[in-house]
Amino acid sequence: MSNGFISADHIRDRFSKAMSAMYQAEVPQYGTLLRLVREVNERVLPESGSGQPAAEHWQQEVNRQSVERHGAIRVGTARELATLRQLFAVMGMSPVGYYDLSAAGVPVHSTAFRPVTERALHINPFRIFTSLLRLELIDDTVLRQRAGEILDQRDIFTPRLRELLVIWQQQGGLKEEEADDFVRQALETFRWHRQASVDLETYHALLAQHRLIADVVCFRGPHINHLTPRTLDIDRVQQLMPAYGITPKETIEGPPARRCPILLRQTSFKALNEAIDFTDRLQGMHSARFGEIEQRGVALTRKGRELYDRLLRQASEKKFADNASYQQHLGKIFADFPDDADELRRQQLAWYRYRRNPLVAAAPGQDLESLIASGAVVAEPVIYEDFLPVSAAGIFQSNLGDDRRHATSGHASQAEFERALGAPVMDEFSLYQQCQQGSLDRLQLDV
Ligand code: OOG
Ligand code: NI
Repeated sequence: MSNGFISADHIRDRFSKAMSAMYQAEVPQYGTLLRLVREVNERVLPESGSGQPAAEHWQQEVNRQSVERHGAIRVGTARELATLRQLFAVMGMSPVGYYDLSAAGVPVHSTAFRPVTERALHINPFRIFTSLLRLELIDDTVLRQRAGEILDQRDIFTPRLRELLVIWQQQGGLKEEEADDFVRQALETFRWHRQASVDLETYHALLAQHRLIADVVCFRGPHINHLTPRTLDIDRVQQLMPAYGITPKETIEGPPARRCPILLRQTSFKALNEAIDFTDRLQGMHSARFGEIEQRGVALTRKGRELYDRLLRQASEKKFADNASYQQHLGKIFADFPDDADELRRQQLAWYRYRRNPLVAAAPGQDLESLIASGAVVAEPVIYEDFLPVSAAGIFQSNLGDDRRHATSGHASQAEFERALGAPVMDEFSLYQQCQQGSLDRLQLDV
């Protein structure tokens, strides 16, 4: 760039790579998961002929497909969340969507910091699912106050990171060395701390309220709790995990496998039990960190989403312990969700991006449907870039040891979350609609 600033997209790209390297070093089992994902993706991606350059290109494509698409953190206070918003803004990541997890017994509400333009998503779609602890859902008042005090004492950002945020605001960007420094400093916020910031007794008291409360309150920072590469065949990876010495969660979250994939399918491996040193020199264990995989499909309109939510609710009326029978059950119920791109489009259940095909002539006055039928216009699915609250709750729960003892029945409070964040969250449906509408507007000019 002519002003000497590194683009936000490139800072995000560097950051996601640095985060991946750190997490692989911290959690070796996550490195194993990455290897498994790459092996499965290799088998799914068709080999592109023979010859050296083609093989090399294919390998690059496998690598590109297998990188992390998201990670997740949990923070304790409004102040922490508000500064994170600035930190992510440096990397072109804006808060999109509001997720209320309290309905599922997890005392947090969340957003996803992610790139929002098509161009930025194409460069690197890395997102961070960010949850804010809702201390008001701790029913023991003494413990609630104690948790608040502990959180007020910590600073999860390095002094240099705070300086860099000021520099970024004043200059309107970061130069090469500042950007590198920023990535290094930002990484510190998400690092694992083997030393807890409380004694063992406090840890147990908080744990007894909810495992998640202990995870947020007892450490010096919001350690990254998982990263999530993209897989091209989630069913296969789920099946192969045990052979690689990894214990998967029982079921894959989200919709079933389909000809036209919709939304997001996810699964994870169970959080590791890790040794922790407490301030009173006692040792204990804590489990927080895991690995996850995801496979994404087309984004749904509000109408499509309502149908998805209804079918998922219907499917959840029956409980299954093993993935194969759950997926079979899900498949039967989702028979009511059209699985044909033309149907999804015509019934306005999903979003599409329309593109002129230069190889087929368009007759004047043709309408969109006949342009598509003749092949003069191509409709490509707009990929879902967000998260699903029921799936997220399933991922949380499988990694909290299915701790439902203190299932809270809080209420969604987007306004409260936005007050803590210091800004409104963007509406994901509007973003998808803009993407589709933008492609239709450009089409008018091309036809
Ligand atoms: C976040 C769980 C949600 C997802 O992919 O839905 C999530 C957490 O455990 O902190 O990452
Ligand atoms: Ni996740």
